[in-house]
Amino acid sequence: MRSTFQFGRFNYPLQGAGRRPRVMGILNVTPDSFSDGGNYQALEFALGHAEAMIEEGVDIIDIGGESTRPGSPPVSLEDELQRVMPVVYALRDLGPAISVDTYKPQVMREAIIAGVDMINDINGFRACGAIDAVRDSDCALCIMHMQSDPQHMQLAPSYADVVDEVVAFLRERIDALLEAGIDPRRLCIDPGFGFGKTVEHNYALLKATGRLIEETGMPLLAGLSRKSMIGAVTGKPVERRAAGSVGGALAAVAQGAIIVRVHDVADTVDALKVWQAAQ
Ligand code: 9MG
Repeated sequence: MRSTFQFGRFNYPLQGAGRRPRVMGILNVTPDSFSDGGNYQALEFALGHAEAMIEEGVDIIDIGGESTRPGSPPVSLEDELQRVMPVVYALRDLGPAISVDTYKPQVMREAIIAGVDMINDINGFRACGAIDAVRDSDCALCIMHMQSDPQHMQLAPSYADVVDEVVAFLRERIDALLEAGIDPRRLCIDPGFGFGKTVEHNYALLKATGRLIEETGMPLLAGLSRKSMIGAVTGKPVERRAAGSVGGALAAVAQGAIIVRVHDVADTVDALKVWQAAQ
């Protein structure tokens, strides 16, 4: 495993005393995440949520303008830019690193011009023009695995061997980015919990966290917060999955994950502080 993770304006140690797991807080700027009061109210709501996460000790804020829940329809480029970019500009200089969750090359370009520290692509930079959009910058790139697309991915997920197939996909995408001349220190991988996977597939991948890191040579981001894999084990509805999600985050970090993507920032920050103190 390499020694650092180049993260835009930041540089995260991956080895030695400086290594610690980072908390990425989820900031959805989608119509289902605020009461329908128009653009100004949406911006105010997002900024209030971001400020609360900063108080709670978040390291990275991941801003997304398109819902990626199973069955979600795509949004237009214009809508996504209108939702995301004002939030990026408002949060950029408040302290935490800024990530933008998008698979659209034009959103990637605008976000990079605005100075974001990470592009988080659930599509693994497969869209035509995505690699070109991110090549000449220093932002981190999260390569996530997804089978199918958000509208269809949970209809019939199927693998001969989920871990082998996810590793093969991630390696292929890493190679595509490296062949384009991108510095490997900018890359991380993500198994994409819930993206075209059954509960069994998700836990097979969670248990294989160490293998995914070893076989790709990349740091790993885990996003399992409040997902159905937490509900399946706890029996809890989505609004009562915080404790289960913290348990999942700790399981990922204990096996080597360097970033956890979460809704419940305060609880996760505390849990990781205790976990870190015990190392
Ligand atoms: C946007 N998004 C929703 N879930 C995610 C996950 O698990 N990982 C990443 N990287 N992004 C996600």
